[in-house]
Amino acid sequence: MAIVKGGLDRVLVLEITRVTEAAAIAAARLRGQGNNKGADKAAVDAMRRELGKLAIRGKVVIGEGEMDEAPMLYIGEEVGTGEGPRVDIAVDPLEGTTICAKDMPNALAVIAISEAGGLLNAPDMYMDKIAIGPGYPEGIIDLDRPVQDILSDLAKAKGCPVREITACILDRPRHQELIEAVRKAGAGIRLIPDGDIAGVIWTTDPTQTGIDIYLGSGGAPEGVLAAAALRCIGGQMQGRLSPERHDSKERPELIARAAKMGIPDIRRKYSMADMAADDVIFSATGVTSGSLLEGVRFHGDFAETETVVMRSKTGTVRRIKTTFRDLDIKGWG
Ligand code: VTB
Repeated sequence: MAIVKGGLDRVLVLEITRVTEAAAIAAARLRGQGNNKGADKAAVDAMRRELGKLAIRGKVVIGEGEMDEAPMLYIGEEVGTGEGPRVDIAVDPLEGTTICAKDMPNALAVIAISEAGGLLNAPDMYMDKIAIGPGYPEGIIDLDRPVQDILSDLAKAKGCPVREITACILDRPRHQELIEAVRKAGAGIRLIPDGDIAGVIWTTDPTQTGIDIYLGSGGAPEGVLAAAALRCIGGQMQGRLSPERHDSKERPELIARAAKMGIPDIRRKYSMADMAADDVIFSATGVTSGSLLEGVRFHGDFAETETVVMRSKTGTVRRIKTTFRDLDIKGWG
């Protein structure tokens, strides 16, 4: 196997596309069925099966939950054949379970792999996030800066009025103040029902996606996966855990959970590099079609997928369209 000195095995870049392809196909079989849990489970099963075939000693650092709450791909689970490099793995087998269940745009199967220790072990709680694409001066985004100032600097740097800036925000009541502030500043907002990994990635290609900046709080695991993607394409991102957004659980419990996962200071602001260190590879396959990727298309005895796979070390971004004619042989039928 071709090993790049001091980095991840290059072959892994292609191998992990199979992992997200399998998860996407399994989930897409159940798209539009109103069955969030079923689609998620199908994606998890498929992803785990394919991960088991990789020549890695992988440890899940971002997964389906803690060992006692998730039977598969739980945090700390060892995956792979047990031979090969030690790597950390972050997975979201079905990002956007509800959008898949409703057959709405932008459900994805997602994975990131880094050298051991390269990904932030983020607990399952909210994270405040802010992200922009490449080409902007450092320092525009900061979770502690007023959003009006950020939008005005962003517009200046882009060479356009603020009204031509579009922010992407999860459509949640907790974002009401943020939404008002962005609109007051004159920018437009694309409200999304779920799927903030795609939301962050959109910022890297505003000409195509119409999104300049991602703002708001979403899942911390999704934050790390988004940071891994941005690390590959370029851009800036900050994240900060936000235990107080959860009102269903006691705050001290969440803070204790974070401490257990190696995060002593819950208020720490993480940069993109803090969340995903070099060398990291990221793969996402579309489950339902959206602005990032086409979803899985079934045509009787064959299926087609679209995947974006990228690597931070080289900045390579590959888009892979795959036709599967052997779904039954693979056990993906
Ligand atoms: C986001 C989004 C996910 O969770 O992280 C969001 O990317 C945050 O949680 O697709 P809330 O739904 O509680 O706001 C998802 O929507 C998955 O549920």
